[in-house]
Amino acid sequence: MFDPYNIRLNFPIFNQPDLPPLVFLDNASTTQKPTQVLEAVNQFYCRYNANVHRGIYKIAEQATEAYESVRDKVAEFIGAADRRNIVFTKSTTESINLVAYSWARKFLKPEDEILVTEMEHHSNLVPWQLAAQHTGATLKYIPLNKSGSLDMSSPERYFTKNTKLVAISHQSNVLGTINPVKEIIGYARDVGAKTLIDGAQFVPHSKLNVQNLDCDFYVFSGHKMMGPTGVGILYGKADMLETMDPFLGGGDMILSVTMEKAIWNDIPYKFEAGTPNIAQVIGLGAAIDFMKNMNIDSIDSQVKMLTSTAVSRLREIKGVTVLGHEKGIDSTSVISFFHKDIHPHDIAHLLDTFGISVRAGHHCAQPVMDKYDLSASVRVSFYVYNTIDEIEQLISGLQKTMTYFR
Ligand code: 7TS
Repeated sequence: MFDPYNIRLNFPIFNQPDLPPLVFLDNASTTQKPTQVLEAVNQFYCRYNANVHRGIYKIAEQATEAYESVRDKVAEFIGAADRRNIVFTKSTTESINLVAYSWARKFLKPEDEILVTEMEHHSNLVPWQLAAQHTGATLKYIPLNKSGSLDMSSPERYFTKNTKLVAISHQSNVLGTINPVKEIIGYARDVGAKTLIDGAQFVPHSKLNVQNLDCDFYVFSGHKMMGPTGVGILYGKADMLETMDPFLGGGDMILSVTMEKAIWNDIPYKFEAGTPNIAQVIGLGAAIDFMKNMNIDSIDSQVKMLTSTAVSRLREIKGVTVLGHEKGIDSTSVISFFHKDIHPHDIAHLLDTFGISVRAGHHCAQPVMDKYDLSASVRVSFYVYNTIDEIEQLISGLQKTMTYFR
C-alpha cells in the first residue's frame, strides 16, 4: 500500500515544526529531496571528499568508486546495455546542447532536416534552432492538436528522406501528455534519422528501457527525481558517442596531450571535462535507490491517481479550463489550467498565501501557450509525497481566490 504520509517523513522540508505546512505542487520544476539523498551528499563531503579519477590515496579511490557506481546504477535503471552509454552532465539542457554541438554541428548539412514538435520545452527547441542556423539545416515540427496530443495523422509529411534527427519530449511539461515515442522512433528509423528523447518529465515516475525504445539518445535531469541539482544524464548509443567530438575540452577527457594536440579519452569520459559534480552524482545514486525501494510501478500509479483526481476536481470549478487530459490521451503528473477571469499569476500568488506552491507562466514552452492563445497558465504537478488532501486544499484555495477576485 503506497502511503504518501509515510513517505513525507523522509523529507525535512515537509517536517519543519516552526513553519506552516508546505503544499508543494511544482514538481515538474524540481522535486524535494529526502534525507537519504541529503545524507549521501553530506557523507561524501564529511568522510571521503576527494576528486575523482586521479588520486591513488584511499579517499580518492573511495570517491571514484562511489561516483562510478552511480553510472552503473543509472545504466541499470534505464535499461542501458553498458555503463559507457551514460554521460554525466549538469542538466537535461546541457545533455541536449552536448548532442547539438558534438553531433548535429558535426554531421548536419544544409539539405538536412531536424524534426521536433510543437510541444517542446525550450531546452529541446532552442539548441536545434541554433544548430540549424549553424549548419543550414531546416527545423521542422510535428504540430500539436488542441486536445493535447501530437498530430500524427500524416507522418509522411514530417518524416522524409531528408530527416536526419528527430528530437522529441517523452512527456510534455505543460500538458502532461506522454507521446508515442516508440512509434515515432519507428518512423525515424524508417527514414534513417537519429533520435533524441527528452525524458526530463517522464523518468521521475515511469519505467524506462532505452534499449527497448531503441533511441539513439535519451536525456533527463536528476533534480526532478529527488536527486540534487547539477546532474543531468545523457544516454547515447556507443557508436553514436564514439563518432562525436568532445563538447568541452579540459582535464579528464583526454588520453594524452602535447603542445600541438590531444587524444580523446574513451567514452563516456571524453564528454566529462574537468571536475564533475561528484557529490551531486552520489546524491542521485541515493535518489535512485529511494525510487527503487518505493517501486517505480507504484510511483507511476500513485501519480496517475493524483492526476486524474485533480483533473476531475478542477473541471468541476466554474470558469476553469484544463488544457489537454482529454479521454484517450495518455497523460499524467502535470496539469495546466486557466480561469476565464483571473490571471494565472494572481492565482499562483493567492495560492502561495495559503501555503500552496504552484507554477504560473509559459513554463518555458511558449509555442504550446501560443497554440491555446494564452500567454500563461497555472500549472500543478505531482510527485510521490503529494496527497489527496493537498488536492482538496488546492481546490479550496482556488475557491477562496475566486471569491477574493469577485
Ligand atoms: N525538458 C523538459 C520536458 C523539461 O520539463 C525541462 C525542465 C527541461 C527539459 C530542462 O531541464 P533542466 O533540468 O535542464 O532545467 N522543465 C521545467 C519546468 O517545467 N519548470 O521548470 C523547469
